[in-house]
Amino acid sequence: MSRIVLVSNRVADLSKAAQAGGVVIAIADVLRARNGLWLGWDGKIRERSEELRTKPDIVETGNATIATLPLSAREHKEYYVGYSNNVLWPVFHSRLDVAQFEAGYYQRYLDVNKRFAQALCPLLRSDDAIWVHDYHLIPLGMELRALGVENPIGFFLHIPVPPAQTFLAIPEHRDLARGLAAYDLIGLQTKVDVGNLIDYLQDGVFGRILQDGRIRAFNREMSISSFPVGIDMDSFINSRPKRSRAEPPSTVRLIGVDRLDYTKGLPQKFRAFGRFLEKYPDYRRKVILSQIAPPTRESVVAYADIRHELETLSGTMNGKFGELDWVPIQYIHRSTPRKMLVDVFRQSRIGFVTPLRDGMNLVAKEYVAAQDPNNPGVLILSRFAGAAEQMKQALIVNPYDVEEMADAIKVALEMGLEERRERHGALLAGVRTQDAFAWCRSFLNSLEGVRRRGPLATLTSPSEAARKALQEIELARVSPHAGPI
Ligand code: GDG
Repeated sequence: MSRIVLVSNRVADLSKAAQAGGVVIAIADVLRARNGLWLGWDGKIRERSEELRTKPDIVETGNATIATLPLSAREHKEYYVGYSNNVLWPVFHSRLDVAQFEAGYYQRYLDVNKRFAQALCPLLRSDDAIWVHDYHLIPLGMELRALGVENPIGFFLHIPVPPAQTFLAIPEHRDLARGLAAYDLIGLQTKVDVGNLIDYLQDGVFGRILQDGRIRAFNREMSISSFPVGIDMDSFINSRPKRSRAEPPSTVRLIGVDRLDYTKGLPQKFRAFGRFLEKYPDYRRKVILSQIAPPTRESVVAYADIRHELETLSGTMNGKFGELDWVPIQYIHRSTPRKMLVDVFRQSRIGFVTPLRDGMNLVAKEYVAAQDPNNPGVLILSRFAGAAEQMKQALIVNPYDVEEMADAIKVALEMGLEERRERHGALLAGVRTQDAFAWCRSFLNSLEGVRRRGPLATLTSPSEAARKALQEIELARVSPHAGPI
């Protein structure tokens, strides 16, 4: 089996993978099992230009090697904050209104990708499989190819792909597409994302679907497929303190856990809860919404705006509906220790997960994993979270429709035990089987398949491959997460 080489913007501390949660555990596992190498930014910002080096710091941990590089202050401002988080993050989440297209950002983005490629190149072996992660590093494959690297290179995008017309708004969209075409395999979270990317490549840069289902653009062929990210259920459940004896809360709780990000639909969620209290006054004093929203990317202006909006909204709601002995919205703008999340989820009658757009959303999966199967809570889930493509037994809502969300809260609160168990059983089976390890395995198997130069493993004949890819995309389009309410 070949060695795995991972590249991402940041690297995680492998000894603390269990606390980090999410996909890091699966990645740590595969790195250890395959004597892997992981390269990324060390999180430090250096002022002096001598720090713009291409020789990384190397640390061996167990069977894996971690290689890190610092960023200069200018790179941090223009590559990380500027292009990655002020252009790609908003546009890929279909928020052109908050994108800031500044001259110079793209060049710095490219420079950092080039420097990462130069740092990685001397560390590579001829049989390595290279796996690049996320929107910060789209051009990395192209930069590696320019240095003569011929190994199979895969790319996984953790965030959504916008519709073609939105993608086209990025001034450098052609350069990004050229960067994508350097990969052998592009992994996306959902079939809808696959459809959007193929549409864009056809409309925007004259890409062609080949008979074997691959896409040809810029004289290269790439496979594009969905690999939905999952969680590691056991490590999440076991993060709960052994002696935890969480009592059921005296008030029925709705729980939200989201980084404070404008994509997560938090103002709409607060408004929906307010509308619920207005429309169904019998529930006042009986229900609370607890929203944990740790700070993130505070140097980006749009994040300060959303924080201000939420503080105002929660204050307004609590002022309007609150009583001396009951405050309807608990808004916590701090990170909560991971070990507390299992009990918080388990004690909450509703998991309220309503992003306006989300690549996947692991909180939806963690909420399901944490429930008591004998008396589970109900997941209310946005149709625009990637997770909705798999989690069809949740109550699927439109996060822009405050009225529908208010009604969904009532449906969830009044749902009988039998229906809750049925929905939860089906959701849990999916969370368990389509977990972080399955995600990692299936991406790497497909990447290995590329090495053998065959079409994607599950497909039998070239024409069938193309037909199947298109059919799946069409299906995902016409029945977008048909929700039960
Ligand atoms: C990106 C994509 C995709 C949150 N608050 C606290 C806390 N968390 C943990 C959650 C969960 C993780 O952070 C968040 O993961 P999500 O998937 O929900 O969202 P993003 O951070 O936006 O992640 C997303 C993901 O990448 C993976 O591909 O699903 O769509 O946007 O694990 O539990 N953990 C602790 N305290 C908190 O306050 N300990």
